[in-house]
Amino acid sequence: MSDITIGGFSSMLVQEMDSILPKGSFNRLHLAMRYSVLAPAKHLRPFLVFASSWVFGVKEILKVAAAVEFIHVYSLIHDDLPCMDNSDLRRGQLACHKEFDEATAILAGDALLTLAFEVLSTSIEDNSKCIRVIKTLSTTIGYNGMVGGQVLDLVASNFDKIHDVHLLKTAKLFSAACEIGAIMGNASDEECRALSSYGTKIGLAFQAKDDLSDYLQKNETNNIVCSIGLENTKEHIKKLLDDAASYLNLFSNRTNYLYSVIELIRTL
Ligand code: GRG
Repeated sequence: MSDITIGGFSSMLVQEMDSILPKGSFNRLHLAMRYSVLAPAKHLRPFLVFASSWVFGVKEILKVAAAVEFIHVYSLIHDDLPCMDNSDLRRGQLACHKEFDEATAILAGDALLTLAFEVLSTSIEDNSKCIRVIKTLSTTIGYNGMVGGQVLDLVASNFDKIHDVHLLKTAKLFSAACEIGAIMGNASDEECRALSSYGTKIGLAFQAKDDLSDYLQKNETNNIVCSIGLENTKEHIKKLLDDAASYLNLFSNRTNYLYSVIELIRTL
C-alpha cells in the first residue's frame, strides 16, 4: 500500500469490511450491520491505524483497521438511539433504528462490538501483539473511556467537563487507533507513547472542530464554543493540531499520512 490517498484507503477498507461482515440477505441483523458499516464515511480512525503502522512499514493492516471501524460504528448506532442522542439521520441516511427498529439497532451495535474482537483475535498471529491490541482497545471503549464519556455527556456543562467528554468519547479511540498501528509495527515504548499522544491531540481537535461546525451551522448550544467562545475555540483547535505535529518530530520518515490527517482536520 504505497502512495495511497485517504479515499483509496477507504475503498480497500470497505472491500475488506464487506468480506468480513455476515451476508444473509434475509437476516435483519446482518442487513442492519451492513447498512451501518458500509454507508459512506470518512474512515478517519481506521486510516489512523494504517497511517501509524505505515511509519513502521507494516504491510497488512486492513483487518485490524476494520475492527476499529466496527467499534466506531457500534458507538454511532447506539449514540443515535432515542434513549441517547435521539438522531434520525446518520451518514446521510436514516439512522439504524429508523431504517430497522430499536431492538435490531441495539443488537447490530452489540454484534459489531463483538465482531471487532473476534476479528482481532483471529487475524493477529503474534499472540503477545494480539493481547496488547485487545487490551488497548478494550480499555479505551469501556467505563473509563467511550461508555464513561457517554454517561458524562448527559450532564456535561462547563469546559472541564466538556473537555473530559471529548477526551473519553472521541479522543481516546483516535489515540488507541494510533497506538494499535504502532503496536502492529513493533514500535518502542517511546514511539507508542508519541503516537498515542498524537492521536489524543488529533481526536480532541476533531471533536472541537465538530462542535464548531455544529455551532456555526446548527446554532447548537451546550458545546465547547458556548463554553470558551468562538475565537478561543479556533485558537484551541490550532494549538491541538500544532501539538499533534510536535509528537511526530520523533520520527525521521514515513509520517506523511499522519501529517495529512492534521491537514485534513484543519480543513474540515
Ligand atoms: C457506546 C452507548 C455508547 C455510546 C457511544 C462515542 C459515542 C458514545 C458516540 C459516538 C458518537 C459521536 C457523535 C461522537 C462524537 C464524535 C463524532 C463527531 C463522531 C462522528 O465521527 P465521524 O465524523 O463519522 O468520523 P463518520 O460517519 O465519517 O465515521
